[in-house]
Amino acid sequence: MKKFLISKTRRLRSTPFTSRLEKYGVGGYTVYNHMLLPTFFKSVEEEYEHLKNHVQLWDVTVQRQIEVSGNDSYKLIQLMTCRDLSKAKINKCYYVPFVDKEGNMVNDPLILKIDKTKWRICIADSDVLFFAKGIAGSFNFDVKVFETNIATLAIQGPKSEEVMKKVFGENIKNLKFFNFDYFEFRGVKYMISKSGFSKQGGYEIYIEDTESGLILYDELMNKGKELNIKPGCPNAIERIEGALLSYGNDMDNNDNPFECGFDKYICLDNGINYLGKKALQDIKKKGIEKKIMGVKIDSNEINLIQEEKLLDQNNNVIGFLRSAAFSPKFNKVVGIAMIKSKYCEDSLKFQVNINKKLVSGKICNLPIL
Ligand code: THG
Repeated sequence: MKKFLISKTRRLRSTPFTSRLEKYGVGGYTVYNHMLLPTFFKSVEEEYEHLKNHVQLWDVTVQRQIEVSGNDSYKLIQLMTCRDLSKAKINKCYYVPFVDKEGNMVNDPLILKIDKTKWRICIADSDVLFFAKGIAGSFNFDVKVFETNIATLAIQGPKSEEVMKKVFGENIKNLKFFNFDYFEFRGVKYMISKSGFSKQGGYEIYIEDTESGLILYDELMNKGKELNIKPGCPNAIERIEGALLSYGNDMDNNDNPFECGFDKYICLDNGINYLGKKALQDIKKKGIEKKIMGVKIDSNEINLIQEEKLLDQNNNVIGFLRSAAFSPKFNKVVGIAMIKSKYCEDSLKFQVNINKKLVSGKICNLPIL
């Protein structure tokens, strides 16, 4: 496949850390929320092993934060999601499916409740700002909705706590999964959550001031040296095995949260009100026709740039492969696929076209263990 240069312009946004990524030899970018997201430095496989054994510093500024504040902020947030946030607590993070009136996925952000009338939505790759503004405007809500200038660094990997302790002090140990709190470095207060787009454990640091952010970046790299810290980025292999879904890849506005396996985040019964509630109640009654599953494929390479059909022995389409990467752990390609319900069965065999060759694979449960 021919490779092209991405031409950078104002529209394709850089981050405060782009200069650092380039200094450390970023090897490839993708575009996420109209912004540059590194995909690898040396190789995805090398970085997969390193992430599982050591610690990495990621620039995930592409997880843009939409701030919603004002008296109607809860109403607006709740209208966008099927997860019950009526009892959401300040200083906690919530992973929530955003759904439209048809009950289809709009985004799957992490939401941080900052205080009683202030929330931040850390969005996946779709334009939530306009969805939120559209709803706020049509309901005449008393809210302010805007995209902040916050940049985000993630420290991920089994040694992340050790690095964080060196920079922010022992107290970081008290932070629990999906909570956030405020920690100081060189006179600057940072909001830090125990979260991140890997299953290896870690933190996310929300940075409001670029200049101090760069000093913090360098300090994390320096203090992390003896723990073998390296620059990294969300790792395709690790996140597929761990079943961390990617909006736009694994699911999009043609899929509903039941099909994505988000059942535990779907509230159909109590008093909360959201746009897609009626649609999701109907879908629940009727049942779903497809569902996200894992796959393993007998190949040592893949470069998936569009959905690929999965076929049974009789050439029936049983589903579509949506993300895939070669896994050193399984010595096969692992992937995430949307499978027609009647074929959603662990170990079911299929064939798929890779580089114009039919290769065999098997469906498996998520996470891929
Ligand atoms: N961190 C922050 N914002 C984000 C992401 C992130 N926004 C975009 C994107 N990633 C959203 N997608 C996810 C997907 C999974 C998780 C977080 C964000 C996640 N899931 C946990 C899991 O599946 O194990 C926990 C889910 C739960 O307990 O509710 O962490 O990475 N700031």
